[in-house]
Amino acid sequence: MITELKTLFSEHRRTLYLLCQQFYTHEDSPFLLRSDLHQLFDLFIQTEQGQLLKDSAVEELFCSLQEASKNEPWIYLAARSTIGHWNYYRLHSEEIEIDEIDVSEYLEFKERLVGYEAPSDEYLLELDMTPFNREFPKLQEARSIGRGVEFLNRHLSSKLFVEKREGSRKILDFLRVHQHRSTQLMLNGMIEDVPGLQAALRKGVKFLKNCDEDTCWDDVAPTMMSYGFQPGWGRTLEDILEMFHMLMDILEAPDPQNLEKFLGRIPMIFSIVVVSPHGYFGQENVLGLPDTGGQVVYILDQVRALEKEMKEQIYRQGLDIEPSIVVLTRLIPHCGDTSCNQPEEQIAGTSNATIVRVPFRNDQGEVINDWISRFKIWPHLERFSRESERKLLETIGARPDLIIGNYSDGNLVSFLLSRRLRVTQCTIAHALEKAKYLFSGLYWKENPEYNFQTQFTADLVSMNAADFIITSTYQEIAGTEESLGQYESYSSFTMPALYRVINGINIYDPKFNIVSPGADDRVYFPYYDEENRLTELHDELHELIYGDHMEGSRGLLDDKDKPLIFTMARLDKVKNITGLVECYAKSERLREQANLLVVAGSIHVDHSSDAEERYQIETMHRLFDEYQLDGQVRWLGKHLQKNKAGELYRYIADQKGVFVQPALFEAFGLTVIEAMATGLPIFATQYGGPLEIIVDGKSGFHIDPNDNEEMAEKICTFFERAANHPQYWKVISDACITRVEENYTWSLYARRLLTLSRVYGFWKYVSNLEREETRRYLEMFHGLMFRNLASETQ
Ligand code: UDP
Ligand code: LCN
Repeated sequence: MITELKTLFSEHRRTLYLLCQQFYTHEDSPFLLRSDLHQLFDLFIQTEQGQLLKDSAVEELFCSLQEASKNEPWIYLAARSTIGHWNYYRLHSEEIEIDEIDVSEYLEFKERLVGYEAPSDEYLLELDMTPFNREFPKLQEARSIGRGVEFLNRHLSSKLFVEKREGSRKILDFLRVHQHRSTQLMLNGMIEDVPGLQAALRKGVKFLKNCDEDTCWDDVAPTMMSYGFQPGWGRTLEDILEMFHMLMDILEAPDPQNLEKFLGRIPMIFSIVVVSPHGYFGQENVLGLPDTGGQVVYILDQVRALEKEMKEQIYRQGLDIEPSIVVLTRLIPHCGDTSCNQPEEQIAGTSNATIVRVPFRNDQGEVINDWISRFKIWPHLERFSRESERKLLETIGARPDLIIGNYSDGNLVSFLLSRRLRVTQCTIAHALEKAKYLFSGLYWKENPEYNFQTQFTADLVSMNAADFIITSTYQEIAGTEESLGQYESYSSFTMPALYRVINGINIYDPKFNIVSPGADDRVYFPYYDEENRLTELHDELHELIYGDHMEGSRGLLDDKDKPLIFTMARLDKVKNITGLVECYAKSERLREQANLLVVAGSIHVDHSSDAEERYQIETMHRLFDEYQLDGQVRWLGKHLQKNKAGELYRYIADQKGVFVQPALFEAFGLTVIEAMATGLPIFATQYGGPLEIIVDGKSGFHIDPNDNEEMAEKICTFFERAANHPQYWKVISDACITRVEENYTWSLYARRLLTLSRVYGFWKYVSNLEREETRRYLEMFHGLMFRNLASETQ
């Protein structure tokens, strides 16, 4: 590409001179974003001079540009030719020359533009994970991203096949290591080598084939143990035989599917720790509090699903072991009417899952009483992880088999814990803050209250240390053809005067796996499922929507016959609820067709301690006043308990309403799948998870939260079509329900997550997935960089 570009630059000097000049018409910022660059080129290509560049390498280059930085006469370009592949160029707008440069030079230029010029004798740290991954298998195709475990299975089983003797030996060793407490599982000392294992399997099969169909492990245990087998192969005759056959096939010739299935049945996971320190983590009255949102819902549902799945699997394996799960969070003594000051709390709907809360302490060792924002939590995590470790070992009675971190702080703690306990580490981000704020790395110094430098450092450490990473969507990893993914944004960036990231994460790494969450089907089920409906709530819901003396609400709907546009979210800036209200306020047509129901935040500014939320509350009141919305918009400034929320979605579906999720960016969006599961036609942001959740025009609609007119137009068109063709509402509604049932359920999630942990555990054991070198390097980065930053938290 660069050769072609160089030729064009020398052949069309005048044209390219004019093109370069276009960059300087953007006066206000030294940086141009993708949309600016596309607009700039689109205009230019329409000119007579511009025509010369049609279908040329320059056009191709401009199509792939993500960002440009300029300081006359220099223009620096960052191009993303396909997902995850970046090239950097430098243009001299006087000499009309182009050169390809490396990422380090590109970042250095950006640093200078924001006023940081590294003195030539000063050393600036560069973080580059490339050398560690050189030997490591990587995906090749963008479409395979997020299916790491399939790839690993294929890649590594073919390796096992090539080194057949060695491979079989490793499988044998692996089968020997399984224990629960002091009970040996799978194999005992009778089997000494691979031929011995094969012989035992043959003997086992022969014996079992002569048994009655309803024979179970206990009946044959003495014989099996005398052949060398321990419990764990299965409860029923059929399952034990199937496991034996699978292993015989694998030892003969490993194939990926068989191997995944076989590993999926091995008893390896009896206890799990889930870490989520920052928010108010509880089961009642916590949602809607600052820093506490979907993550809590996700974890509670996840834990229930995991326990259920673990129980079923352990039973099927023929074992009588009660699995345990601990959700580790922070104990907050001053916690209002929540239970976050209780050291332990059993999780409802489970038999052995507990929330364990450990307090933060100050330097004097005294317990810290108040909630601390997730942006300021950093200095407390190390001590928290040490104190938690003791508590966890006490609660579980042994080392856990898997540690799952949530969000930047939880992932850092899980890195520290897994490192010390030598346990498989799984990372879940939910929402990486980096992508939410434009140039958050570049301007880290200008935004001290966010402490981005500390958060991004924690992210880099934990995502690289993780054995595997779970994401809810593809985009979370790799974005789309047009926009970069949240994880991808960690591949290279700079924090001027602190350090430069040359290669922070590789999105083609097989550690990435998409495992989407679900909606709790006991709560979010279709509106037509009359038998399970909570009809006793209907009077109360009616009051909430239409009642005239409802404390904590604003607006009283004049026309009760109109359908409702419903929205519900935390009152954060990024949720853009005020944007939706403004869109509604400005559209006469929409106001004519439907009422708007908003469940968000509080209507009283003085009830909120969060600056962003206070601003949103004020904006909301201003919109009500300015556009006289009181007769058409109902704002409930309260948090709805989840069964009530579930029935409310259905109540609105009964009246042929819709749900709108207008966020400026949404990492996944649980409300989106909840609304869909109940059958509410959905309109949700095209930025983030909903782009994948919804098939536009079929199971809902994508909206652009930055374009009020288009958003109003889409919703109006829907209501008009639904009014003219009564079946239309139902067609979309049915498609929403099916989409969730087929793709977003917690049982699919739990099965997948447990399989992943086993498969990664296996490969870690038999191959060099341990990444010891990376781990040591990250420990140093943590020790020398993170700890200092954490201690300087503002
Ligand atoms: N939620 C709720 N009642 C409310 C507001 C929110 O139960 O009054 C729940 C909502 O049903 C969803 C979660 O809080 O399960 C919000 O998750 P989402 O992923 O939509 O957004 P987040 O808050 O995590 O950014
Ligand atoms: C956090 C978010 O911001 C949401 O997009 C997710 O749905 C939620 O966590 C659960 O993962």
